[in-house]
Amino acid sequence: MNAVQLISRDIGKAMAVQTKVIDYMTGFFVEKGFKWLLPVMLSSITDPLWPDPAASKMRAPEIEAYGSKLKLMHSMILHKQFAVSMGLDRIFILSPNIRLEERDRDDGRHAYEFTQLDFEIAHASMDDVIGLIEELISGLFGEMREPVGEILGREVPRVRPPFRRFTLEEIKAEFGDEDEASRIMEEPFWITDISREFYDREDPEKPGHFRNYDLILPEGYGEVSSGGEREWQYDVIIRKLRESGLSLEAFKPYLEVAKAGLLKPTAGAGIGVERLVRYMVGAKHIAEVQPFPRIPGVPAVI
Ligand code: ASN
Repeated sequence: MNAVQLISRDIGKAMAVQTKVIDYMTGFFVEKGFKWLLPVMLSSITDPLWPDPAASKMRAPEIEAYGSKLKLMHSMILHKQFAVSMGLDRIFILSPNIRLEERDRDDGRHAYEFTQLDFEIAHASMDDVIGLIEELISGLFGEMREPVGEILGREVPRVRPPFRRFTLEEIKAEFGDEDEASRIMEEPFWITDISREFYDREDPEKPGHFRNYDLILPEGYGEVSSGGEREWQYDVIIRKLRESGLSLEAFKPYLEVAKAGLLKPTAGAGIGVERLVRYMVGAKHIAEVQPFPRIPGVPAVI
């Protein structure tokens, strides 16, 4: 595809749907008293995105700015924890993320530049966040039924909380893997207890199990949201960083804040905006809902 072909694509309907999705979601969080932060795009530290069964290994590109080496953000997870430490108890951000993945397969769901609606809540539990996302998604689906029907002739299902929950072990036993479960299930569902990045909280009563959760869309659309309760205790963070094989040096300011006892117990999640819009409009590929597609393995046109 060249620049003229890119500009000539019809993405008006997808953008009309996206406008309603973002309007609804931001309104939902503002209404509930969350503070709306602006995104951080460069920082000396970012989400390692490792280890994670869903990720390919990647390194955040760095730029030099005024004597600091700053990375392009993988996600704002660590900054969400910092923001709560600053006394902001409920926050959200429309956060642009850059993830230069090496993918051997284009599944239509991954973009290397995308936006997530990322939120974090002080002293919240896994059940609090799951309940909040279920309220948001069921409300959004209800709200979008009419406009999506009118604009695209597509039926958005009615969904009612609570959504089904499976541990990752149960998904493997029942469906083989997450993608197959997404193809078979007819409603959104949760996958919990996933061994991944150090910041997701290990269950203190069940070591080796994790108090985290992903929301999976039906019809094969796959993961749309990911989150967890967080670690906040310095010793536990150090142990988990070491177990992950990550350099402590790469998280220096984070460890300083943790050591000073300033991290709080929090829980939160991020919701992939383009993935949600892709599902709403029924697009085969995420590139169809990106005016300027950023697909791993594919050169960007503009
Ligand atoms: N936003 C996610 C979370 O809150 C982190 C991520 O995007 N990797 O857990």
